[in-house]
This record gives sequence, structure tokens and C-alpha cells, in this order.
Amino acid sequence: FAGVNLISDNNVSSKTPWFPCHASDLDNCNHLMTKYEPELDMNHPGFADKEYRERRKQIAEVAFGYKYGDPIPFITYTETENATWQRVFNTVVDLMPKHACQEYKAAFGKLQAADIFVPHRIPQLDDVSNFLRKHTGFTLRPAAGLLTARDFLASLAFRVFQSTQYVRHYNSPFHTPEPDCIHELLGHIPLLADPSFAQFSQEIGLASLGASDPEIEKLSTVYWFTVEFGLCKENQQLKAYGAALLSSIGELLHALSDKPELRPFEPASTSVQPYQDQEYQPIYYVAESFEDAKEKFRRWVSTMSRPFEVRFNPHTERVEVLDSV
Ligand code: TIH
Ligand code: FE2
Repeated sequence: FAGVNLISDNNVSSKTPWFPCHASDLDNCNHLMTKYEPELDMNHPGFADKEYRERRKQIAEVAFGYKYGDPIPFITYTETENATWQRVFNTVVDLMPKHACQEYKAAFGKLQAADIFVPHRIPQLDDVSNFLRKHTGFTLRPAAGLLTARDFLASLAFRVFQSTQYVRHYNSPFHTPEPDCIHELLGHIPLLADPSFAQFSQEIGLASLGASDPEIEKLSTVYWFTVEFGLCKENQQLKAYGAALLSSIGELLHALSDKPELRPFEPASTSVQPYQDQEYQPIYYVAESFEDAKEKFRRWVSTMSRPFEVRFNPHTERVEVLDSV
């Protein structure tokens, strides 16, 4: 690395927003967005269900107490929660062969073979985390709810995925306005076990460290239209790879119908496309492949304004800041 100086700590410049430099700093990256919590969102399926809200809160408390290095707490799920999982799991198993991308299907098969994905019980995050570690080095941290984009994206830089642990309301198994563990497990986990996709996810995270607020907004929009709602091509056919499509059968079928508008994934335009998260998306972006999406993303990120570069050292779990001259 000739011509590159290692800057020793986080004080890159007083104008740079704080960012975590070690995986343990993620203990400070747990700020929540409250707009979709069942107490505050009248459209939330759990809004009028006190027992549900109590249960959700109880599981969220566990996440608030979590610190780097702790084992991920075991949750004893209720019969109702396991039954909700089973309904969603079975429909995913039915629809996946036709509609999911091949990388998702391959990893899903491995999760089944490892006895982690079974119909009758919700997988424990600790087992899932150990599985991911073996495949891509990703691990999980429990999150209490929907995090701010800055905190969520920062964790990806460390190959850490912050995952909720509570379960959606049993009245709306096929679509929910906020992430829950069924979304994380059926939507995100399989692809985080895929090396190419894991790399793409980490690069979004690395690009977010120390980024300005408008840049975070753009990066989270890219994340939204790829990792959450992305479609891709496979032998001229359209497949889903976005987690919010794979965990929501309602939206998956909408995305693959002739109703929405489809556009090619192009970071410069995709990153400024406004979106909402109350209803199904009216626009989806189609990637040629993960490799192609990653290359386009890299080219676009290099035009961002940050005056330094970062790289992740997996041996120390530390992000090293490089002065790019
Ligand atoms: N709508 C998704 C589901 O029902 O599984 C959950 C969400 C993902 C992203 C935003 S909301
Ligand atoms: Fe998600």
C-alpha cells in the first residue's frame, strides 16, 4: 500500500461523523426508528393487541441488554409464534423453486440440511449466527427494532447483521410494515451465507462509515432497492433476491406481476429514487447479477466525497482508516 498512510484512530476530521472502528463499538449502534412500532403506528397489526405489544417489548429488552461478545440470548417462542413461522415458511418453500434466485435456493437447502430451517420451530439466532460464520464470516447481533440507517449500515462493514428477534403479529403473516425475525430469517439469512452477496453487503457498510447524512440517505436507498427489494435476471427470467420480497409472499407475487414498473439497477439513479415503506413498492430495480451490481456499486461509491478509505481487518475485527492521497 504505497502512498497510503494509516490514520491511527477515529478522529479523521472534526467534520466526519463518528463511526465505529471496532466490532465492539457496535454496542453504540443501536438507535431505533420508532415510526413502525406497534404503539405508534395505527396501521400496525399489533396496534390494538396489548398482549402482543408486551411480548414484543419483552423480546426487545433482551436486545437492549446485549453487549459485544455475549452469546445471543435464547428465546423460547410460543406455540402461536412458531405457528406463524410455519405458515410463512411453508409458503416460501412452495414459491421459492420458481421465484427465488439460485443463490438463495442453494443456501436455503444448506440451512435445511443443518436442521436450522425446519417448519415447526423458529430458528435461534445463535445457531444461525454460527452457520453464517462458517460460510461467509457474517455474524448476528440482536436488535430491538428498526435501526437508524447509519447504525444498521455501519454494522455491515464488520460483517455483522443486526437482527430483530420478535415475531410479526399472527393476523398478518404475509406482510408486515416492520422487520421481524421471520423477515430476517427467511429474507436475509440465506443470501448472507452466499460469498458474493455477503461481499456486496459489507461494501455498502464500508461506504457508509463516516459518510455525510445525504450520502447515508443514498446508500440506504441503494440498500432498499437491492438487498430488500431487488430483482435479478437468471437465464432471461426474473427472480427475486430482495429479503423483503422473499419474506413477504404478498409482495413477492406483486413484484413479479405486471403491475409494478421495472428499471435496470443503476446506482446513480437508484440512489435518489424516493420510496415509501407502507405499501408494496410501485418500482423495482433489476440487477444483471450480484457481480454486476457490485461492480456498478463500486464505481459509483468511488465518486463519493469521503477524503479517506477504509478497509476491514478480520483478524482484529477492526476498520482501518487509510488516508487516500
Ligand atoms: N414487509 C416485510 C415482510 O413482510 O416481511 C418486512 C419489511 C422489510 C423491510 C421493510 S418492512
Ligand atoms: Fe430487512
